[in-house]
Amino acid sequence: MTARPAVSAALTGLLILATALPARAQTGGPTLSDAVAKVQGGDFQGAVELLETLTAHQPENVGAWSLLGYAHLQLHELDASITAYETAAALPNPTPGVYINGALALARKGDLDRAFDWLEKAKATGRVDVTAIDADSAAAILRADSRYRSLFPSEAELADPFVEPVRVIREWDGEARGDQFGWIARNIGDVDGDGLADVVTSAPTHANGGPNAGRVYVYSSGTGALLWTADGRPGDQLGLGVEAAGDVDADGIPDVIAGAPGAGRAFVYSGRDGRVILTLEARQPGEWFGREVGDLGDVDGDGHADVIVGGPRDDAGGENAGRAYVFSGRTGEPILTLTGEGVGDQFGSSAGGAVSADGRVTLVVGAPNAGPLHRGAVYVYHDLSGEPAFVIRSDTTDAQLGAMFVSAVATWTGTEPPTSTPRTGPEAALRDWRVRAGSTSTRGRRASDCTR
Ligand SMILES: [Ca+2]
Ligand SMILES: [Ca+2]
Ligand SMILES: [Ca+2]
Repeated sequence: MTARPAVSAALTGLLILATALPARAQTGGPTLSDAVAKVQGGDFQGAVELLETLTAHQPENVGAWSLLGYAHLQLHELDASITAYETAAALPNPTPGVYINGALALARKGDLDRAFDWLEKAKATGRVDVTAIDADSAAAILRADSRYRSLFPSEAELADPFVEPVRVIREWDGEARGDQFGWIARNIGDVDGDGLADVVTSAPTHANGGPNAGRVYVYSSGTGALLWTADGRPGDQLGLGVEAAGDVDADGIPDVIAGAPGAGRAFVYSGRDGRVILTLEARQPGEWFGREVGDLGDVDGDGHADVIVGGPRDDAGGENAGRAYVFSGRTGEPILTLTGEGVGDQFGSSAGGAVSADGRVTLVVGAPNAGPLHRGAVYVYHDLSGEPAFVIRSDTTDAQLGAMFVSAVATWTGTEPPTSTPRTGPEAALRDWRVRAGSTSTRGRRASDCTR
């Protein structure tokens, strides 16, 4: 399974906020989520007013200071923006977005020395693609400076970016600067009938359909040809979540699922021609439904592959506790709704699963702010009861476990195929799948294989 790329600057106003809301709700006053909603609605002045109150009450809320810097930046209030970003940067664990957006404010102010210093800090985190600032209007100021070039990989690094010897069979390019083409890429199985597995990828900030509309692309790996595309509407960010769906309409050809969290929708497309098979809708406005989508296999045995969709900002279990929904591929109706344990958990930020050869189900859902230390947890379910079989909790060196990807990857021994002989007992059941989950840690990104 391919790990998702680091969050890039073009999405810092949207996605970093979506993935880093560690603040707990306080009774009474405004919350960070309220301010995020103002920003996403374009009401930057309203966001500033909320955030001034919030930061007065929570002076160590790094997310609130960061968002305040962003809102001031949008209002071209550079001094106030820089002050807010400086405050955020002085707190523990500032996100890379603090340095990147702070650098853009400093560049607009003409303080290029500090702007480049902050961009180097962002680059040094290893958690962000600093070069994505190239799409920002302030980059023109930075581009004229010789230091700008050092932020980018060298020609030699671009010519062969792989650690091990790799032969590139197909290579596809995005259509426009800032599209974030290749955000996710997945093997979807053979959709054009040539016997070779084909590829879906996405560009969630592609703008042909309007700002941040997003586009999904399916390519033939045999010929390299573009087979079909699907477009979002303005603000949809279609393709922020995208995954092979399995054969949802049971026509013998694998299908594709893509989320449009800005619209609160997810779509299942026919792998054959890109026709929409199912439109799945958020149960609650603003839950960021479709931020994550996943394939499961046929969990209810009706011959149609089923799917899972995350809504990490759902409030049913508390503000931003999050939810994940298993949908029937046959009817598009929810088979199962899973709810995060506590306020801010963002359960449903990642989700996936599998069905074993003998029909037993594994569901895996990530909640990157769950747990007493808010370092994240991954919930593993072995049936459709809604009760987790076990929970993998982050240790103290880890952060945001389950933020970016989870999957049920293989039999736990790695040598034995999923059993065809039904076994009984929870231990036997749990040992049939290994679970993989991504997180960040003090030493960079981490992928964990877990079994029990
Ligand atoms: Ca093919
Ligand atoms: Ca199909
Ligand atoms: Ca089914």
